[in-house]
Amino acid sequence: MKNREVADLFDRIADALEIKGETGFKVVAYRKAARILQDMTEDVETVARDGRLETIPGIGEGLAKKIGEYLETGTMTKYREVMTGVPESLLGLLEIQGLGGKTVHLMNKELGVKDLAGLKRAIADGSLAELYGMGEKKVENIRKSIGTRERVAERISICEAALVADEVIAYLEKAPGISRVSAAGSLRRMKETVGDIDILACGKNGKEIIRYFAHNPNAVRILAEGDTRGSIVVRAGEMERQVDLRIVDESEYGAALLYFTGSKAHNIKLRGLAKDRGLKISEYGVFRGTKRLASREEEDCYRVLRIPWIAPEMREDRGEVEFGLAGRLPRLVETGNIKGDLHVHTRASDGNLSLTEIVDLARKMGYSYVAICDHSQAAKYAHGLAADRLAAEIDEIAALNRTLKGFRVLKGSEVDILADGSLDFPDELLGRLDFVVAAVHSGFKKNVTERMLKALENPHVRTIAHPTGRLISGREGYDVDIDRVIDGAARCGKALELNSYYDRLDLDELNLKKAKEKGVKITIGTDTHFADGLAMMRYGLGIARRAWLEPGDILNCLGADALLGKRSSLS
Ligand code: DGT
Ligand code: CA
Ligand code: CA
Repeated sequence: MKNREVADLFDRIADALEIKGETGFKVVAYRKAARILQDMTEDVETVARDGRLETIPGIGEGLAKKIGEYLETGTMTKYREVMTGVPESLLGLLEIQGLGGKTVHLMNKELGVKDLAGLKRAIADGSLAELYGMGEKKVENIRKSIGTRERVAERISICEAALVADEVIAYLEKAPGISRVSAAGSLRRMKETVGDIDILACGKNGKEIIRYFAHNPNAVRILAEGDTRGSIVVRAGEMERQVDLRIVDESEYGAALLYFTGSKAHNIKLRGLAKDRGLKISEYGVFRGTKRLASREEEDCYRVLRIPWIAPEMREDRGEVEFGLAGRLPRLVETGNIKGDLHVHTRASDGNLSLTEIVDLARKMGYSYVAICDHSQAAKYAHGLAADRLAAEIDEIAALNRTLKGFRVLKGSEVDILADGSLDFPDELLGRLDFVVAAVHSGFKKNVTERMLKALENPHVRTIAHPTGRLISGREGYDVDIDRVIDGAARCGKALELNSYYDRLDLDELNLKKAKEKGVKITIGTDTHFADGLAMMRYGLGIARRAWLEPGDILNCLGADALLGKRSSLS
C-alpha cells in the first residue's frame, strides 16, 4: 500500500509551507489529508483506480489530482515546487521532537537559525526561549531531544554491541596461536550504550592474529592493521561500529585488561590509590619504582593495591573503590541466581512461541519457572487477550503444570493500565493469576504518574512493566515522575520491573539504584516475543549489576514458592 508514502509527502509539503511562513487553510488541508490517508484501511491505489479519490472526505479535486499524478508517475510536481528553496538543514530540524514547521520558520526569520548548530546557539544564548510561543519548558524539551538524538547516533545499545562482539570474539578464538581473548571497554562494563567495541587478546604471534582479525569476513572496512593493534568496522544492525583489537604480552594481560576495561574515571581513581601506596599503575602493571609487582591477572593488580577485585560493571568511580577499601563491596547478582523470567509473551498475544516451546527454552536457561504475561484486551495492536481468552490460558497453563516436574509456569498477565488508572481486567480475574505485571501502553502524556500509583494500589499487581517507557533508540518515554512511582512502590510493598528487552533496559541503572535505596524490589523480565529473546536476561543482569543489585533485591532470585508466598507448589 502506498497510503503511508502519499501521507508522508503531504506532511512534508505542509512542513515546507510552514517553514516558508505560510499558515492557514492550505497547510491544514495537507495535514488533514495526510492523516486521512494514514488512517484509511483501503489501498489508495485501488481507490484511485476506481476513480473514487474525490469521494474520500477531506480529499478534494486538487488533492485527488496530486495523488493520481504521484501514483502514475512516482513524482508530485507540487511537492518539488514547494521544496525548492527550503534548505535541507532546516527540514532536518523537524526531526527533533517539539519542533514543527511554524517554529522552524520563526527561528529562521527572527533568529537567523539555519541548522542544528544555529539552533544550539539559540538555545545556549537564551534567544530561543524569548521567541514568540516558546518559553523555558519547551526549550528544555527541545534541548533534551537534541541530546537523545546525538547520543543515539554516536552509540549503540549494549545488546547490539554484544551481538557484534560475540561474533568477533568467536571468530578470534579460532585465530592461529591465540591464547586469551576478552571484551574490554564499555562493553565489558555492560554500559547500556557502547561507543566502540574494545577487544583484548594475547597469543604467540600477535601480528598474525591482527591480520586474521582484520580479514574477518564481516568487516566492511579495515581502519588499521599493525603489529599490536587492529581496527575494523563491522555492521551492527542498521549501523556500523568500530571494533578495536589490542594484542598484549601474556604476562601483562591482567594489567592491560584492567586498563582497557576502564572506565577512565575508575582508572584515574586506581592511579591515585597506587600513588598513595607509593606505587605506579599502568597498562603494563603495578610497579614500585622499576620493580613490577603485578600484571598477569586483574586480581593480582587489585591485590597489590590492597583492594578486592571489583566487577567490571561497577568500575565507574561511583564509590566502588571506597567500598572495596572498606571491605563492603556488594555481592552482585549473578546469572546463576536467576530462577526464572518474569515477563514472556506467547502466541496468544503478539509473541511467536507456544507454551511448551517457552517451557523448553526456559529449562535450557536453567530456570525453574517462567511467568507468561500476554497482553490484555486494550492492547488491540498486540492482539491482547479478552477475559475469556485469558481464562482459557489459565486453564491451559494449569493443565500443562500438572505434566511438568521441577518446573512451573506462572499464570500472568501484562495488564494495561487504562486512562483512569484502572486495570484492563476485573479484580476477580486478576485474583486467579500468579503474577500480574501492570503496564502503560497508551496515553503516554496523560497522568501517567497518577495512573501507575493507582495501579500499584491494586492488591493483585506485583510490578510495573518498563516504568519510564523510554527506548534506547530514541523515544523519550512517558511523561512520568519516576521518583513518585518508586516512592509509591515502596509504600505499597510492590516491585518495579527491569525490562530487559534490548531497546528498553527500563528501569535504567540510576533509577534501579534509587529503587534499591528505597527498598523497592526489582523483577527482571525479558518481555520476549521470540525464541532467542530469553537470552536478553544477560543485559538485564548487566544493568542490575551496574546498579549494585544483589540477589536479595531481585524477586527472580526467589524460588517459585517464595515468590508467590505460598507453600503449595501445585498447579
Ligand atoms: P565507549 O567506547 O565510549 O563506549 O567507552 P569506553 O569506556 O569503551 O572508552 P574507550 O573505547 O575510549 O576506551 C576504552 C578504555 O580504555 C576506557 O574505558 C579506559 C581506557 N582509556 C582510554 N583512554 C584513556 C585515558 O586517557 N586514560 C585512562 N586512564 N584510561 C583510558
Ligand atoms: Ca569502547
Ligand atoms: Ca576504543
